[in-house]
Amino acid sequence: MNQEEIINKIATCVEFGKVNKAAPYPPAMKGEDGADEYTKHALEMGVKPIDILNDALISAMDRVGEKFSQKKIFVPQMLISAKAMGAAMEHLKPFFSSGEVKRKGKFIIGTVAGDLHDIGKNLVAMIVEGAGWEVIDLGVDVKSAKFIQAINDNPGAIVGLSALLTTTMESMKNIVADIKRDCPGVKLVIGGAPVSEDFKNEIGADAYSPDPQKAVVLLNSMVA
Ligand code: B1M
Repeated sequence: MNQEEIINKIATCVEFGKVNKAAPYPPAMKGEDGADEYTKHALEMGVKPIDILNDALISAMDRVGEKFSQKKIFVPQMLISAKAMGAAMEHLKPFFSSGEVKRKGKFIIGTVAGDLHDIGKNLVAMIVEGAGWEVIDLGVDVKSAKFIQAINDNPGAIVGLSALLTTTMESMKNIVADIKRDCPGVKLVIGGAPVSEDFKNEIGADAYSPDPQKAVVLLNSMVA
């Protein structure tokens, strides 16, 4: 199998939710390798982790999102695709999070209240950690009080908020207001598919990042 073929295999596994060889779903792929085995194999072949991430995993997830919008698939299928992506990401994690020993600072990250999407947030956490930051991951559905507690426990930390739903942009706005009120001076970076530079300005956050790489650039510039 060459690089293109194995990337396509991984993408197919994520798109159709084939987690690993033992997984019985989807029935048409029963007994075949899944995202778990193909990702491990691709890395052994020397395929770059960043190519697996962009060309297989993220592009497959985009197709999953399109099919969901077109009502061709439903929440359970999105969930199983997320599980397959998670199995692949377990193999990529060591490459992204093996940062320098000396930390540049602390970064608190969470997906905002009401929002359960964590794949993008986990990627940002992994890549920021790999770029030399200590990451405190608060998980999903994080309310203002939990962010504020973490800020108080980690003076000087920069905070990242992720939102994937248009409905939870409102929650992000409220959390930003609560943090700015209770912890003045703390720097807030926002990200996630529906948010933008304009939205950042509207809610008074300090920075917007469309992807993990830009988040690293922003964080580094904040401590330079
Ligand atoms: Co949901 N979902 N989902 N979902 N889901 C979306 C987001 C959606 C766009 C699908 C669609 O309709 N096309 C849609 C939102 C529509 C909208 O609001 N405009 C949607 C919906 C509607 C829903 C539900 C409401 C469905 C329902 O129940 N009827 C429901 C909501 C649940 C809730 O949160 N309360 C729901 C549920 C789910 C699952 C649980 C089944 C599952 C999530 C599993 C999980 O995360 N563990 C899921 C999934 C998998 C998706 C899609 C298909 C994939 C999301 C993903 O992981 N993408 C998604 C469609 C899509 O995005 N194409 C969809 C890959 C990931 C790497 O990208 O998260 O964008 P992303 O992260 C990027 C950037 O945004 C950025 O960097 C990342 C890497 O490039 N980034 C940051 C993210 N956070 C950042 C923070 C930063 C900086 C950059 O700094 C702090």
